[in-house]
Amino acid sequence: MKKALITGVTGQDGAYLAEFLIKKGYEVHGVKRRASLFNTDRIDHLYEDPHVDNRKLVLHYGDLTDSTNLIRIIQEVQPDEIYNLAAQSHVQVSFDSPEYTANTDALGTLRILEAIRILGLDKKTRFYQASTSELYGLVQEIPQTEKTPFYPRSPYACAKLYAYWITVNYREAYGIYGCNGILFNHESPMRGETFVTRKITRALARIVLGLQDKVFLGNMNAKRDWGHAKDYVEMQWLMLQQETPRDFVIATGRQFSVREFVSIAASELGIQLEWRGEGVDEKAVISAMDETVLRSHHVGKCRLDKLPRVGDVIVEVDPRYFRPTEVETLLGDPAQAKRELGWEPKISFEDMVKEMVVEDLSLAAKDKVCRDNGFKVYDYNE
Ligand code: NDP
Ligand code: GDR
Repeated sequence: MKKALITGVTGQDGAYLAEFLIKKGYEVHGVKRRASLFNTDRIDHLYEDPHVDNRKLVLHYGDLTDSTNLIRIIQEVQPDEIYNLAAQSHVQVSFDSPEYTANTDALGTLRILEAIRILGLDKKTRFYQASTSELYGLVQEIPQTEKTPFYPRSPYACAKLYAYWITVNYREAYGIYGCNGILFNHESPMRGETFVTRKITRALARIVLGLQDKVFLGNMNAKRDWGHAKDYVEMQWLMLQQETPRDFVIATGRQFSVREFVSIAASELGIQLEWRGEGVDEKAVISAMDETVLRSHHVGKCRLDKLPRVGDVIVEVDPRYFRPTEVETLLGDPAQAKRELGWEPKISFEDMVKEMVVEDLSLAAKDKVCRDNGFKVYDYNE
C-alpha cells in the first residue's frame, strides 16, 4: 500500500486530495496545525478513530515553519509521495503578513525538500509543489503556458516563486522527483469564505433569504480562469505517476470577470442584475426576479418571507478590497497537460457556480431556520 503525506490537509485541496487518494487505496497522512477550535471540518467525513487498526487517514500535528517537526513526521511516515499544499494562501492577506507568508510558503517548501534529502529519501519520495498562476502576475503573454515568464505581484506570489524554483533546483541538483503544478484558480463549495467566488455565492444565498442586505467587493474587472478543485487534485496525483518529473499548467482555458461571476451566480437564484456606475461607484441593482427559480432549490423548512425586491442594490464596491498591486487577468493554456497526461477538466464553470450556489443556499437556509426559531446564529456581517 502506498503512503502519501499531505501538508495543508485541512484546506480545500487537501480535503479533496485526501478523499481521492484514499479511494485509490493509499494510506494518507495529513499535517494539521494546532488551533484553539476544531479545524478539521473539511475532512471530518474521512476521520477515523485513532484506536482503529489500519486507518486510511492519520493526522499529525505540524507546521511548515517548524523544521524539526517536519523531519520527524517524514521520518515516521516514510511517504512514497508528499503533496505540499500548506500555505498562507490568501493574496491580500500576504500584503499584511508578508514575512509569515514567506516563512510558510517559501521556506516551508525548502524545509520539506531538505527533510527528504537529510533522511536519504531522495530516491523514494516524490514531491508535489502547489505552484500557482499568481506567478504570472503582470502577464507577459496570453494565454499563459509552462514557458511564459513570471512577474509576481504580491508577497504571496514572490514566496511561491521561491518555492517553484527551489523545487526545480532540488530536482536538478539532487535528482529528487519534484514537480510544480502551476494551478490556476480552482473553487468548490469547500472554498474558504474570503476568496471572491465563495464570498459571492455565500453572500447571494444569504441575501435571497433575507439574512443580509448586500455584499461589498473590490476589483470587479479582475478576470480569472476558474476551475473545480475536484478536477485539479486528480492532476496533482497524475503528475507524480509519470516516469520523469515535469511542471504543468493546470487550467480550463476559459476566463470570466468577477462581475460576470456575480451575474451568473445571481441568475442561479432567479435574480437578474443591472450594473450601474463605474469604479468605486459601481453597483449591482436587481432588475428582475423570478421567485420560482429560488423555490425550485431545496431549502428545507426555511421560510421564504424576506425576499429582496427589484431595485434593491445588492453589490457595492469597497476600495478596502483593492490590492496594492493587482493581477488583472489570468488565462491558462493546459495543452501540455492534455497532451502528456490525457487530462481534461470534467466540471464546467457553469456547473461549478451552480454547485457552490446550491450548497451555500442550503447552509444559509439552516441559519435562517435557526434564526426564525429563536436560536442565535453567529453572523460575520453583524
Ligand atoms: P487553503 O487556504 O484552503 O488551505 C491551506 C492549508 O494550509 C490549510 O490546511 C491550512 O491550515 C494550511 N496551512 C497554512 N499555513 C500553514 C502552516 N504554517 N503550517 C502548516 N499548514 C499550514 O488553500 P487551497 O486548498 O485552496 O490551496 C492549496 C495550495 O494550493 C496552497 O498552497 C495554495 O497556495 C495553492 N494554490 C491554490 C489555488 C486555488 O485556486 N485554490 C491555485 C493555485 C495554488 P488551516 O486549515 O489550519 O488554516
Ligand atoms: P486570487 O483569489 O487572489 O486569484 O488567489 P481571490 O478569490 O482572493 O481573488 C480573485 C480576484 O478577485 C478580486 N476581488 C476580490 N477578491 C477577494 N478575495 N475579495 C473581494 O471582495 C474581491 N473583490 C474582487 C481580487 O482582487 C482578485 O483579482 C487565489 C488563491 O487561491 C491563491 O492561493 C492562488 O494561488 C490563486 O488563486 C491562483
